[in-house]
Amino acid sequence: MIDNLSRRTFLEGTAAVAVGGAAVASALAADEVMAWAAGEGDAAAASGTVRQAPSLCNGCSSKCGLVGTTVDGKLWTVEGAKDHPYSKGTICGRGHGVVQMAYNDERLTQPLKRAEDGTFAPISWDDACREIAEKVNAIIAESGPEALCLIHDPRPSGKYYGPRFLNALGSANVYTHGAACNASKESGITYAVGASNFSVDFGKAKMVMFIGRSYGDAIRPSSVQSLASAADAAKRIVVVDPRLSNSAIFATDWVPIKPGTDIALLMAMANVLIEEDLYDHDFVENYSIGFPEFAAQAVACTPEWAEEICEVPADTIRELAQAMAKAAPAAAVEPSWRAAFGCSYANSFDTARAVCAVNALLGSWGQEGGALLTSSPKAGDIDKTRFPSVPKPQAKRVGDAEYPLVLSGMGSNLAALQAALDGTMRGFFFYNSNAAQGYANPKVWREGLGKADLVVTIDVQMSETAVLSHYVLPECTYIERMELPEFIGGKKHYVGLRTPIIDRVHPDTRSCDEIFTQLAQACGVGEYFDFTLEELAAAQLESVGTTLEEVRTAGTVELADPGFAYGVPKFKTESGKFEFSNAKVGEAGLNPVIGYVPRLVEAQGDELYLIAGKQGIHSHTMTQNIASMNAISREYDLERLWMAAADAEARGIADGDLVEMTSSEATGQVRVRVTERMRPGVVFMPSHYGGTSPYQTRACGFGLNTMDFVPFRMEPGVGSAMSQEVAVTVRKVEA
Ligand SMILES: Nc1nc2c(c(=O)[nH]1)N[C@H]1C(S)=C(S)[C@@H](COP(=O)(O)OP(=O)(O)OC[C@H]3O[C@@H](n4cnc5c(=O)[nH]c(N)nc54)[C@H](O)[C@@H]3O)O[C@H]1N2
Ligand SMILES: Nc1nc2c(c(=O)[nH]1)N[C@H]1C(S)=C(S)[C@@H](COP(=O)(O)OP(=O)(O)OC[C@H]3O[C@@H](n4cnc5c(=O)[nH]c(N)nc54)[C@H](O)[C@@H]3O)O[C@H]1N2
Ligand code: SF4
Ligand SMILES: [Mo]
Repeated sequence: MIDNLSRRTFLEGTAAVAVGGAAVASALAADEVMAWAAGEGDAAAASGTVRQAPSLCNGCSSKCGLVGTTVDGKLWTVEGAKDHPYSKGTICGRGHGVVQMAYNDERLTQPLKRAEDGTFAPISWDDACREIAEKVNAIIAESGPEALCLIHDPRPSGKYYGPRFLNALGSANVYTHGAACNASKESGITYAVGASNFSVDFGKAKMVMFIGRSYGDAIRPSSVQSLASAADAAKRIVVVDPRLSNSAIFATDWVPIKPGTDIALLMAMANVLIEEDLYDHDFVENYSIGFPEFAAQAVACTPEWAEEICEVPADTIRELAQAMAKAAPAAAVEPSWRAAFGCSYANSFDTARAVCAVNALLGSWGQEGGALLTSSPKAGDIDKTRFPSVPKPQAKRVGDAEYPLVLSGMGSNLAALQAALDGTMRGFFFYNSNAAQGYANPKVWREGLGKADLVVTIDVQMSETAVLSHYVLPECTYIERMELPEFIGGKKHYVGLRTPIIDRVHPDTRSCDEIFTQLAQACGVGEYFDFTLEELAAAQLESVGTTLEEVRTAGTVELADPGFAYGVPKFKTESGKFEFSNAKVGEAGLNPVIGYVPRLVEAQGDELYLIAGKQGIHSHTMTQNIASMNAISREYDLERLWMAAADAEARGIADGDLVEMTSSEATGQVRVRVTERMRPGVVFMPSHYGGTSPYQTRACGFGLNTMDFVPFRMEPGVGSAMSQEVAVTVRKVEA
């Protein structure tokens, strides 16, 4: 099976032909595929009825716009939508690969119930929903609705239906994947500038510094395009990363930093900007608060001090700060995303604030070529009689008291796990989430979910989380369903829509709206779901000045111009200014002033720091079992652990050797990729491997999952996973 689906098949797929693995291969003669891939054919040349429909990719949270073409109802191609702001006519390799999920031979096709012995048997939708409702109502009667929670990585419909369902049951316990992704970063940025993220004005920037964030690996097509054009314009692009990532081809400088110490580099840059009087006095005096306290802390953070911590030479730090000041205000530190300070270390929240502080000293906020705060559209008021509001749950979300700084839209899902371990969280719903494989150490999830009375997973595949569930409800894939509109912000505003590209391959699968509506009806709260998806979508779109018909045809529609203009933005902080200091951060027990916080774990003896990251063709854990993508990983040995040549030599390890990696939590074997592209003292694990679901035969047992090696702990203030606070030993396995 695997061998038949070669890399060539996949690459043909990425060139033009989307596909569907074995199930659709029979529908397309091989020579037709080749002709199409080579650009010799077009859809009309294929015999059969050709149809096109707009949709949004589900390969990652970017949800790029795409257009799907079918021939006789079978998927033929997917291409990026030209007018979508993220795809701009292109989708990435994952976009072509993930679409094959629809035809996957190991998809979920019907609802399943777990028996005492751990095996799964089919159950009807009606029976599953009735049994789930009985358990939900028993939990509510015994422990209150606050013993129920939903953990999701929300998709357009999921954002609406999931929280509405939980709130209707009376629970506020809705969590995203954020604690394993970008919760620290977005929360930190919020406490400095009053918005959860910002962008860099690449087109006009003279110098940009990346902390970790790799556009060349963790891809979004529009970001790669903007970086490529910045590089063409011969700008200075600095990549701070313990690993020479694939973004390096666009970079002028690689700064191989010790993991988890970026905050020392940033504080030392602030020190240079202040001590050498290179900072923007007008911005600091008129648009910020807390500068004197910040400067008092930065005074000790000299480049020589930082060199001891982050192991970047003091002269390099000084030169970077001076060059940024020279390019300012058309210079900025980029906001990054996951690995460097999204959720990885004890200091991630503060690292995000330090990034904002450097941009403040550069006077970069809102300026041409600088750090921009833009706005996002959302649906306006809709008819409350047709779409009634759900009463606000009485109890606050579990975890918000312990982790008060986390963004309200995210919460700490790990606090819910902790409550399960403590026996107080009794019912879990997972939607589009493989939490048990990726949000914290899987053995802790197994223990926590093992104590719960009810675990329900809504997925398209038998994920590791599904395996731990009492009920598994199969959703149809994103190319088989319509969803609510997806609103997209930036300098301009847009709305996109997922419409069905193909009919449902498996008739017993359902869409998100159908599943939550049936669950709500079964649980006795159906009155909040008494409308169709189309009615709601139409109402939302009319509230922003367009119509369902228009968006259904076009896929992406530009909304009213938000009137973006350069200039210092109105910061939506409590003070209305940039905040070098914030009282709420102090009340949460952290340093109110932006300043240095050390990483938690220091490598001892011959230990190495373990970091992780994305590969261009994979998305988290969800693509590991897709036949063609798994075949590429196997053909190119992509699951290997990256190790610096010097570290390998010291341990007698050669490229391709099998090694054993051990942390306080786990031991596992994997082969090594010996490279000069790693900083010594650090190993890098691609984050898409180590599957354990026996129902996903291609992914199961292939490579290692980093999260197995990471202790279960939460970052103070925000409750993130601290997924890189870990050191490991690595030794050669003798043949
Ligand atoms: N191909 C692909 N692209 C994706 C995704 C995917 O699954 N696959 N997922 C999307 C999502 S949800 C996210 S959150 C983003 C993530 O986007 P990124 O954060 O850019 O991606 P990562 O690969 O996690 O990390 C990027 C780089 O950070 C480096 N790094 C690790 N630790 C440190 C550190 O302590 N300091 C510094 N300076 N660098 C460090 C790694 O070596 C890696 O090269 O990607 C998005 N795009
Ligand atoms: N091991 C590991 N852990 C990680 C990461 C990683 O790369 N590796 N990345 C981290 C980051 S940055 C993030 S953002 C999070 C991401 O965390 P998740 O959003 O949980 O991402 P995945 O691990 O890919 O799991 C997504 C799940 O959704 C299912 N799914 C796919 N399509 C659909 C659909 O249409 N409907 C439904 N209902 N389900 C669907 C997939 O089968 C899969 O089980 O994980 C974090 N943790
Ligand atoms: S970046 Fe790639 S995987 Fe993510 S939504 Fe866009 S095309 Fe899909
Ligand atoms: Mo993420």
